[in-house]
This record gives sequence, C-alpha cells and structure tokens, in this order.
Amino acid sequence: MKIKDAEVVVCSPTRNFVTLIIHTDEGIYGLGDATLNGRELAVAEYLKEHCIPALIGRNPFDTEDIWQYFYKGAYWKRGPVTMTAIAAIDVALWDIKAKALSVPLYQLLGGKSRDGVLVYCHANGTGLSHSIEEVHRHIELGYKAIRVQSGIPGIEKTYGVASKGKKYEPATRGLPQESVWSTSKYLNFIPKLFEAVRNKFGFDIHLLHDCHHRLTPVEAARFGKDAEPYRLFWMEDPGSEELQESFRLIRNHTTTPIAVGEIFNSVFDCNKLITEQLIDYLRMTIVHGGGITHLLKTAHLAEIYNVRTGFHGATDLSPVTMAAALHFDMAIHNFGIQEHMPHEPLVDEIFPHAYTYKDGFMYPGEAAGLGVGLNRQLAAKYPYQRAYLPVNRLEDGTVWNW
Ligand code: CS2
Ligand code: MG
Repeated sequence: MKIKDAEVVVCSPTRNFVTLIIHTDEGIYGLGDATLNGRELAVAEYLKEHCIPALIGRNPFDTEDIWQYFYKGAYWKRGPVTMTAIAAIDVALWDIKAKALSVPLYQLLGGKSRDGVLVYCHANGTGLSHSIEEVHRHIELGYKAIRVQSGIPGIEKTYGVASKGKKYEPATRGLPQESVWSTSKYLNFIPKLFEAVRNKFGFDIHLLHDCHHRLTPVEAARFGKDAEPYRLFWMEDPGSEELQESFRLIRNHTTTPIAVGEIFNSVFDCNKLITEQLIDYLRMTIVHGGGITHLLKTAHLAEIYNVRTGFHGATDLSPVTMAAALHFDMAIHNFGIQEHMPHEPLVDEIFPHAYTYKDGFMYPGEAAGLGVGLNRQLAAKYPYQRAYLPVNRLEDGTVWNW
C-alpha cells in the first residue's frame, strides 16, 4: 500500500477545526486532527507546504519511520505547531493501518484493558449556587466524575465559565478578549465552593478542578492544602509548567493529586515530572503530543513511575482526536480518566463517529480504524474564521497566564 495524496480541510462549525485526510492507492483513507486553538492556519500550512509533498509514495504502515522522518528528519524538533502536524499525520496513518486490518484501533494498541473509559464532564456556574445546580444536572446525566469551575466574587470573567445561557467555548472570533485576574480572590473563594459541593453531594462523586496555570508554586501548594478536606480527584495545571522542578515545592506540601500537561507537546516537557514522580496524571494528548506513536512511549514511561493519563478533551480537540484518545484509553494499562466536553450537534454531524457515552463512561466503538468520518459537503458550508483564546491580566494590568 502507498500514500497517494493528502489534503487539509479547515472548517468552522461554531469553532475552527483542521483535519488531515491521507489517501492511499488502495482506496483506504485515514483522518488526523491538526487543530491548534487560535493558531489553526499555521499547522494547516505546515502540513500543506512542508509535510504532504514528502508523504507521497510512502508505505502508510511505516508509522515509526514516518514519525521519525518528520521529527528527527526536520532538524527543527518539537514545538506545538510541528508536533500537532506530526500528530495529524501519525493518527491518520494509524487509522489507515487499522482499517486495512479491519480492526478497531484499540486492538493495535494493546487490546481492551477495561470495559469502558471513565470520563469527567464540566459543571460551570456563574457563582456558588449555579455551580451546585450544574453539578446536580451532570449527576443526573450519569457522570461519576465532575470538574467544577465557578465565577469568583469580585472578578468579572473567570476561566471555564460561560456567559449566561451560553455553552462555554474559550476561543472567540475577532481579536483576543482580555480578562482580569486576582489570585487572592480566587484562593479565598474556591475552598468554600468545594465545601458546599461536598456538603450537598457527599464524597461518592469524583470532583476535579482546573487552576488553568495561574498560581505560583507556593500559591498552588496552599490551594492543594486547602482542598485536602474535599478529596479532589485532581487539581489541574496549578501553575506555569515551563519549570518542571517547580512542582517539587507543590508536591512537598500537599496530598491533593496533580494533573498537568494539556499544553505539552513532547516527552521532554514532562520527563522530570514523570521520573521524579512530581505529578499523578499526565494531560498531554494525542493531537498536541505528536500523535499515538509518541504518546505510547510517553504513557509507557509514565506507567513505570505510577503516573496515569488524564487526556485533555476540550471542544477544540475535534471528534477525530476524541476517537483516537478513547481507543488509546481503552488499551493502555495506566489510564486514569478522560475529559469529556461534548461537541455541538453540528460538529458531531460533520464528524460522524462510532464512539458513545453512557452512564459516566465512553466507548470507542467497534468500527474499523478510528471510527470517525468527515462530511466534506457540510464542512464546506462553514469556512474558517479567525479566532483567539483570551489574554489575561492581573488587576494592575500585568500580563498573566490565561
Ligand atoms: C481546558 C481547555 O479543558 C481544559 O482543561 O484547560 O478548555 C483549554 O483552555 C482549551 O482547550 C484551550 O484551547
Ligand atoms: Mg485545562
């Protein structure tokens, strides 16, 4: 089998998605997600101009060699744009391989290690009582694990919280929106939120929280300590991750489990975090972490050090990534949990898929390959529109991590 051609489809059904389609001379095609939120066209061009011409004629079964060719062979290693492009190629090739062998992808990654994939959903409230209503609504939907975010008294807009009556979506069209942040207001409020949620719903439900990179190491340590009575499943991205050793300080002060890595793109972003056991869950995921080939190696390293996976699964990761993640989650031993932020019905219509949700768990389905299609006619009705993630500032105007 040979790669005959490849194309990049960019569409914007409520938000932007970049999809790579690799065609083979035997008529089998594979799909890869290449979406990098707010930087979509950089990856699309990287693929079109620098990768696709060098893909033609190769054997799609050579996933390892093709991965190394675009990683080592490019001289310029790593970085989100490069690694997202490589991930799209890699996932499309695994899709082709599994389709050619007529098996669902998880069969090539180790087979079934579990019956279903535990997922967590988002309960976002504008304030304490609304967050409690949202937790209740998601318990009714069967979720066993819930991430709770809330508007903070005294802060106008908070990460993870939708404006009234709307679904939360971080990127917005036009130029970047700006928000203002106060760590002290946040740290004063969040323990009260979790106290209220535990008082109302007890300890049988898993609760998670995303700090979205905003705390200094010592503030994160304090957050973790304050959260201990409420037994969080994890605190996510407590602080900026560039300095891996900064997690030692957080770790030394709290038993609240730590999840990190949705913006990582290589094992070299988390090698110390893993080998020094500074985290509990790794969120680096397939689309931004170099694809299945690189994530398999990273997850296997993590397994040795008791670190489990907790893949990023926000709506800016397309159904192609969701499917790839679910096959992966099904197969590896050190799976922990999977984020599930359901896509809009229009997105599901453009990417029809075999994966399903039931009672707090997801299932990749038994279709050959990833089990995801692309309705190109419908996608073409929603052309790309420039969109950005917000920019964050402290109350005095200093730019801060969003
Ligand atoms: C988030 C994301 O899902 C999460 O945990 O941190 O919503 C993140 O902000 C976006 O995916 C950014 O593209
Ligand atoms: Mg996050």
